[in-house]
Amino acid sequence: MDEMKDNLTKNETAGYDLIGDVHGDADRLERLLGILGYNQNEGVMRHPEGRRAIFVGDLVDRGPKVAETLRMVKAMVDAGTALMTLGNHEFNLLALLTPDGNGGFLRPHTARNIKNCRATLEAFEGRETELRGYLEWFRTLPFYLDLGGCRVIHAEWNDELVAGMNGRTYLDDEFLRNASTKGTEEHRTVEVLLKGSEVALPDGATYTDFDGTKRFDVRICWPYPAVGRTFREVAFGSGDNIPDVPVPDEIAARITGYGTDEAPVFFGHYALNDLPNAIVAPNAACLDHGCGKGGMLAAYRWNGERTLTAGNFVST
Ligand SMILES: [Mn+2]
Repeated sequence: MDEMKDNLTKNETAGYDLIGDVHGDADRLERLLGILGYNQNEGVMRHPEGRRAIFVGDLVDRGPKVAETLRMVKAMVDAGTALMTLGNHEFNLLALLTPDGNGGFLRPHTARNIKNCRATLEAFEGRETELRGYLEWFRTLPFYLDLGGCRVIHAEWNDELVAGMNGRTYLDDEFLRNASTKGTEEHRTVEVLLKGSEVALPDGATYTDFDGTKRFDVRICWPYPAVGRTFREVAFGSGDNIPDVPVPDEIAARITGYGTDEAPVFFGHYALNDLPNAIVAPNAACLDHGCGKGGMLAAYRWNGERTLTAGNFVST
Protein backbone atom coordinates (compact mmCIF):
# COMPACT_ATOMS: atom_id res chain seq x y z
CA MET A 1 0.00 0.00 0.00
CA ASP A 2 2.80 2.41 0.88
CA GLU A 3 4.46 1.82 -2.46
CA MET A 4 1.18 2.59 -4.20
CA LYS A 5 0.75 5.84 -2.30
CA ASP A 6 4.33 6.87 -3.05
CA ASN A 7 3.67 6.62 -6.74
CA LEU A 8 0.64 8.87 -6.77
CA THR A 9 1.36 12.58 -6.72
CA LYS A 10 -0.03 14.37 -3.69
CA ASN A 11 -3.15 15.74 -5.35
CA GLU A 12 -3.89 12.62 -7.40
CA THR A 13 -4.54 10.10 -4.66
CA ALA A 14 -7.93 9.20 -6.16
CA GLY A 15 -6.25 7.37 -9.08
CA TYR A 16 -6.64 7.34 -12.84
CA ASP A 17 -8.78 5.40 -15.27
CA LEU A 18 -6.83 5.12 -18.52
CA ILE A 19 -9.03 4.69 -21.57
CA GLY A 20 -8.07 3.32 -24.99
CA ASP A 21 -8.91 4.50 -28.52
CA VAL A 22 -12.65 5.27 -28.73
CA HIS A 23 -12.91 5.91 -32.51
CA GLY A 24 -16.36 7.44 -32.44
CA ASP A 25 -18.15 4.78 -30.39
CA ALA A 26 -19.83 7.16 -27.93
CA ASP A 27 -22.32 4.54 -26.71
CA ARG A 28 -19.55 2.14 -25.75
CA LEU A 29 -17.66 4.98 -24.05
CA GLU A 30 -20.68 5.94 -21.98
CA ARG A 31 -21.12 2.29 -20.99
CA LEU A 32 -17.43 1.94 -20.06
CA LEU A 33 -17.49 5.11 -17.96
CA GLY A 34 -20.58 3.73 -16.23
CA ILE A 35 -18.75 0.47 -15.41
CA LEU A 36 -15.86 2.54 -14.06
CA GLY A 37 -18.29 4.36 -11.74
CA TYR A 38 -18.62 7.69 -13.53
CA ASN A 39 -22.00 9.33 -13.81
CA GLN A 40 -23.57 12.30 -15.50
CA ASN A 41 -23.60 15.42 -13.38
CA GLU A 42 -24.44 18.83 -14.86
CA GLY A 43 -23.80 17.47 -18.34
CA VAL A 44 -20.37 16.06 -17.51
CA MET A 45 -19.26 12.52 -16.68
CA ARG A 46 -17.61 12.61 -13.26
CA HIS A 47 -16.33 10.04 -10.78
CA PRO A 48 -17.82 10.45 -7.29
CA GLU A 49 -14.43 9.81 -5.64
CA GLY A 50 -12.57 12.25 -7.86
CA ARG A 51 -10.82 9.67 -10.05
CA ARG A 52 -9.84 11.08 -13.42
CA ALA A 53 -10.20 9.53 -16.85
CA ILE A 54 -7.11 9.71 -19.08
CA PHE A 55 -7.70 9.28 -22.81
CA VAL A 56 -4.80 7.99 -24.91
CA GLY A 57 -6.18 9.69 -28.06
CA ASP A 58 -7.94 8.62 -31.28
CA LEU A 59 -11.45 9.69 -30.34
CA VAL A 60 -12.29 10.40 -33.98
CA ASP A 61 -12.85 8.43 -37.23
CA ARG A 62 -14.38 5.01 -37.91
CA GLY A 63 -17.29 5.02 -35.46
CA PRO A 64 -20.91 6.07 -35.81
CA LYS A 65 -20.88 8.86 -33.20
CA VAL A 66 -17.74 10.92 -33.58
CA ALA A 67 -19.43 14.24 -32.69
CA GLU A 68 -21.01 12.82 -29.52
CA THR A 69 -17.67 11.26 -28.50
CA LEU A 70 -15.85 14.59 -28.88
CA ARG A 71 -18.60 16.45 -27.01
CA MET A 72 -18.48 13.99 -24.07
CA VAL A 73 -14.68 13.94 -23.72
CA LYS A 74 -14.11 17.66 -24.24
CA ALA A 75 -16.72 18.41 -21.57
CA MET A 76 -14.80 16.13 -19.19
CA VAL A 77 -11.44 17.73 -20.01
CA ASP A 78 -12.93 21.23 -19.65
CA ALA A 79 -14.39 20.28 -16.26
CA GLY A 80 -11.12 18.69 -15.10
CA THR A 81 -12.55 15.17 -14.81
CA ALA A 82 -10.38 13.92 -17.70
CA LEU A 83 -7.08 14.50 -19.48
CA MET A 84 -6.18 13.53 -23.01
CA THR A 85 -3.15 13.13 -25.26
CA LEU A 86 -3.47 13.56 -29.01
CA GLY A 87 -3.72 10.47 -31.24
CA ASN A 88 -2.53 10.11 -34.83
CA HIS A 89 -6.12 10.33 -36.09
CA GLU A 90 -6.60 13.74 -34.44
CA PHE A 91 -3.21 14.86 -35.75
CA ASN A 92 -4.06 13.70 -39.29
CA LEU A 93 -7.43 15.44 -39.20
CA LEU A 94 -5.80 18.64 -37.97
CA ALA A 95 -3.21 18.51 -40.78
CA LEU A 96 -5.88 17.61 -43.37
CA LEU A 97 -7.87 20.74 -42.51
CA THR A 98 -5.01 23.20 -41.91
CA PRO A 99 -4.12 25.31 -44.99
CA ASP A 100 -0.45 25.14 -46.01
CA GLY A 101 -0.36 28.76 -47.20
CA ASN A 102 0.11 27.70 -50.83
CA GLY A 103 -3.47 26.87 -51.69
CA GLY A 104 -3.25 23.33 -50.34
CA PHE A 105 -3.34 21.70 -46.92
CA LEU A 106 -0.65 20.36 -44.58
CA ARG A 107 -1.94 16.85 -45.33
CA PRO A 108 -2.76 16.46 -49.02
CA HIS A 109 -6.40 15.75 -49.89
CA THR A 110 -5.71 12.39 -51.55
CA ALA A 111 -8.54 9.87 -51.79
CA ARG A 112 -6.85 7.72 -49.13
CA ASN A 113 -6.32 10.60 -46.67
CA ILE A 114 -9.93 11.73 -47.08
CA LYS A 115 -11.22 8.16 -46.70
CA ASN A 116 -9.42 7.74 -43.36
CA CYS A 117 -11.25 10.79 -41.98
CA ARG A 118 -14.59 10.16 -43.69
CA ALA A 119 -16.60 9.23 -40.59
CA THR A 120 -15.50 12.43 -38.88
CA LEU A 121 -16.03 14.69 -41.91
CA GLU A 122 -19.52 13.22 -42.41
CA ALA A 123 -20.36 13.62 -38.72
CA PHE A 124 -19.72 17.36 -39.02
CA GLU A 125 -21.26 17.98 -42.44
CA GLY A 126 -23.02 21.34 -42.23
CA ARG A 127 -21.43 21.91 -38.80
CA GLU A 128 -17.94 22.90 -39.92
CA THR A 129 -17.67 25.69 -37.34
CA GLU A 130 -18.18 23.16 -34.58
CA LEU A 131 -15.49 20.92 -36.10
CA ARG A 132 -13.13 23.90 -36.31
CA GLY A 133 -13.66 24.42 -32.58
CA TYR A 134 -12.54 20.84 -31.93
CA LEU A 135 -9.47 21.31 -34.13
CA GLU A 136 -8.50 24.35 -32.04
CA TRP A 137 -8.97 22.20 -28.95
CA PHE A 138 -6.75 19.42 -30.37
CA ARG A 139 -3.97 21.97 -30.71
CA THR A 140 -4.05 22.60 -26.96
CA LEU A 141 -3.65 18.89 -26.11
CA PRO A 142 -0.28 17.43 -25.09
CA PHE A 143 1.90 14.98 -27.03
CA TYR A 144 2.25 12.85 -23.93
CA LEU A 145 1.49 12.95 -20.22
CA ASP A 146 4.11 12.32 -17.60
CA LEU A 147 2.01 12.15 -14.47
CA GLY A 148 4.84 11.21 -12.13
CA GLY A 149 3.70 7.75 -11.18
CA CYS A 150 2.68 6.81 -14.72
CA ARG A 151 3.03 7.97 -18.31
CA VAL A 152 0.65 8.16 -21.23
CA ILE A 153 1.45 8.29 -24.94
CA HIS A 154 -0.65 7.45 -27.98
CA ALA A 155 1.73 4.89 -29.52
CA GLU A 156 5.35 4.73 -28.34
CA TRP A 157 7.24 6.24 -25.43
CA ASN A 158 10.68 7.43 -26.47
CA ASP A 159 12.73 9.40 -23.89
CA GLU A 160 14.93 11.07 -26.48
CA LEU A 161 12.06 12.30 -28.66
CA VAL A 162 9.99 13.40 -25.66
CA ALA A 163 12.98 15.42 -24.39
CA GLY A 164 13.53 16.80 -27.91
CA MET A 165 10.04 18.33 -27.88
CA ASN A 166 11.52 20.90 -25.54
CA GLY A 167 8.18 22.34 -24.47
CA ARG A 168 6.84 22.89 -28.00
CA THR A 169 3.14 22.29 -28.62
CA TYR A 170 0.71 21.82 -31.49
CA LEU A 171 -0.15 25.52 -31.10
CA ASP A 172 3.21 26.26 -32.73
CA ASP A 173 2.41 26.76 -36.47
CA GLU A 174 5.96 25.97 -37.53
CA PHE A 175 5.95 22.74 -35.54
CA LEU A 176 2.68 21.69 -37.18
CA ARG A 177 4.04 22.47 -40.64
CA ASN A 178 7.34 20.65 -40.08
CA ALA A 179 5.59 17.69 -38.46
CA SER A 180 3.62 17.31 -41.70
CA THR A 181 6.79 17.38 -43.84
CA LYS A 182 8.72 14.15 -44.35
CA GLY A 183 12.41 14.25 -43.49
CA THR A 184 12.16 16.73 -40.60
CA GLU A 185 12.92 15.95 -36.96
CA GLU A 186 9.37 17.05 -36.07
CA HIS A 187 7.92 14.56 -38.56
CA ARG A 188 9.99 11.74 -37.11
CA THR A 189 8.91 12.71 -33.59
CA VAL A 190 5.22 12.64 -34.45
CA GLU A 191 5.61 9.41 -36.45
CA VAL A 192 7.19 7.58 -33.52
CA LEU A 193 5.18 9.07 -30.62
CA LEU A 194 1.78 8.90 -32.36
CA LYS A 195 2.21 5.95 -34.76
CA GLY A 196 5.06 3.90 -33.27
CA SER A 197 8.27 2.54 -34.79
CA GLU A 198 7.91 0.37 -37.86
CA VAL A 199 10.64 -1.56 -39.63
CA ALA A 200 10.72 -2.66 -43.25
CA LEU A 201 10.70 -6.40 -43.87
CA PRO A 202 13.77 -7.76 -45.66
CA ASP A 203 13.96 -8.25 -49.44
CA GLY A 204 10.44 -7.20 -50.31
CA ALA A 205 8.79 -9.69 -47.91
CA THR A 206 5.17 -8.83 -47.04
CA TYR A 207 2.41 -10.05 -44.76
CA THR A 208 -1.34 -9.52 -44.51
CA ASP A 209 -2.61 -7.73 -41.39
CA PHE A 210 -5.93 -8.21 -39.54
CA ASP A 211 -7.56 -5.70 -41.93
CA GLY A 212 -6.51 -7.77 -44.95
CA THR A 213 -4.04 -5.04 -45.93
CA LYS A 214 -0.75 -6.10 -47.49
CA ARG A 215 2.10 -4.67 -45.36
CA PHE A 216 5.76 -4.14 -46.08
CA ASP A 217 6.60 -2.98 -42.54
CA VAL A 218 5.93 -4.41 -39.13
CA ARG A 219 4.88 -2.40 -36.09
CA ILE A 220 7.41 -2.98 -33.37
CA CYS A 221 6.51 -4.08 -29.84
CA TRP A 222 8.81 -1.32 -28.55
CA PRO A 223 8.71 -2.08 -24.80
CA TYR A 224 11.21 -4.92 -25.50
CA PRO A 225 14.73 -4.69 -26.98
CA ALA A 226 14.82 -6.10 -30.50
CA VAL A 227 18.41 -7.37 -30.56
CA GLY A 228 18.63 -11.11 -31.23
CA ARG A 229 14.94 -11.48 -32.15
CA THR A 230 13.03 -12.16 -35.37
CA PHE A 231 10.52 -9.90 -37.17
CA ARG A 232 7.70 -12.15 -35.99
CA GLU A 233 8.94 -11.95 -32.39
CA VAL A 234 9.24 -8.15 -32.32
CA ALA A 235 5.96 -7.42 -34.10
CA PHE A 236 2.85 -6.17 -32.32
CA GLY A 237 -0.34 -8.17 -32.67
CA SER A 238 -1.03 -11.49 -34.36
CA GLY A 239 2.11 -12.41 -36.20
CA ASP A 240 1.67 -15.80 -37.87
CA ASN A 241 2.01 -14.24 -41.31
CA ILE A 242 5.09 -12.27 -40.38
CA PRO A 243 8.42 -13.73 -41.58
CA ASP A 244 10.32 -15.47 -38.79
CA VAL A 245 13.72 -14.13 -39.84
CA PRO A 246 16.13 -12.18 -37.63
CA VAL A 247 15.89 -8.39 -37.46
CA PRO A 248 19.23 -7.05 -38.78
CA ASP A 249 21.46 -5.85 -35.94
CA GLU A 250 21.71 -2.26 -37.19
CA ILE A 251 17.90 -1.95 -37.12
CA ALA A 252 17.47 -3.89 -33.89
CA ALA A 253 19.97 -1.61 -32.16
CA ARG A 254 17.51 1.31 -32.45
CA ILE A 255 14.82 -0.59 -30.52
CA THR A 256 16.28 -0.57 -27.03
CA GLY A 257 13.10 -1.32 -25.07
CA TYR A 258 11.32 0.44 -22.20
CA GLY A 259 13.32 0.35 -18.97
CA THR A 260 12.02 -2.14 -16.41
CA ASP A 261 12.58 0.46 -13.65
CA GLU A 262 10.59 3.18 -15.43
CA ALA A 263 7.11 4.32 -14.36
CA PRO A 264 4.29 2.31 -15.96
CA VAL A 265 3.38 3.55 -19.44
CA PHE A 266 -0.08 3.33 -21.03
CA PHE A 267 -0.70 3.64 -24.74
CA GLY A 268 -3.28 2.83 -27.41
CA HIS A 269 -3.01 2.68 -31.19
CA TYR A 270 -2.21 -0.97 -31.90
CA ALA A 271 -5.75 -2.42 -32.02
CA LEU A 272 -4.78 -5.60 -30.19
CA ASN A 273 -8.27 -7.04 -30.49
CA ASP A 274 -7.06 -10.62 -30.34
CA LEU A 275 -5.82 -10.35 -26.77
CA PRO A 276 -7.86 -10.60 -23.55
CA ASN A 277 -5.74 -7.84 -22.06
CA ALA A 278 -2.56 -6.29 -23.24
CA ILE A 279 -0.02 -5.94 -20.47
CA VAL A 280 2.89 -6.31 -22.83
CA ALA A 281 5.49 -5.76 -20.09
CA PRO A 282 5.08 -5.52 -16.29
CA ASN A 283 5.15 -1.72 -16.71
CA ALA A 284 3.60 -1.24 -20.19
CA ALA A 285 0.02 -1.77 -21.33
CA CYS A 286 -1.80 -1.25 -24.62
CA LEU A 287 -5.38 -0.03 -24.19
CA ASP A 288 -6.45 -0.10 -27.84
CA HIS A 289 -8.45 -3.29 -28.20
CA GLY A 290 -9.96 -2.48 -31.57
CA CYS A 291 -12.92 -0.28 -30.66
CA GLY A 292 -14.38 0.94 -33.96
CA LYS A 293 -12.83 -2.06 -35.77
CA GLY A 294 -15.14 -4.71 -34.36
CA GLY A 295 -13.24 -4.97 -31.06
CA MET A 296 -13.69 -3.75 -27.51
CA LEU A 297 -13.18 -0.46 -25.70
CA ALA A 298 -10.74 -1.02 -22.84
CA ALA A 299 -9.67 0.81 -19.70
CA TYR A 300 -7.16 0.23 -16.94
CA ARG A 301 -7.92 1.29 -13.36
CA TRP A 302 -4.60 2.55 -12.04
CA ASN A 303 -4.13 3.08 -8.33
CA GLY A 304 -0.42 3.80 -8.16
CA GLU A 305 0.99 0.32 -8.74
CA ARG A 306 4.30 -0.07 -10.58
CA THR A 307 3.55 -3.61 -11.72
CA LEU A 308 0.41 -3.73 -13.83
CA THR A 309 -2.17 -6.41 -13.21
CA ALA A 310 -4.73 -8.04 -15.53
CA GLY A 311 -7.44 -7.71 -12.87
CA ASN A 312 -7.46 -3.92 -13.33
CA PHE A 313 -8.54 -4.12 -16.97
CA VAL A 314 -12.13 -3.32 -17.78
CA SER A 315 -13.62 -3.62 -21.26
CA THR A 316 -16.96 -3.50 -22.99
MN1 LIG B 1 -3.86 5.48 -33.39
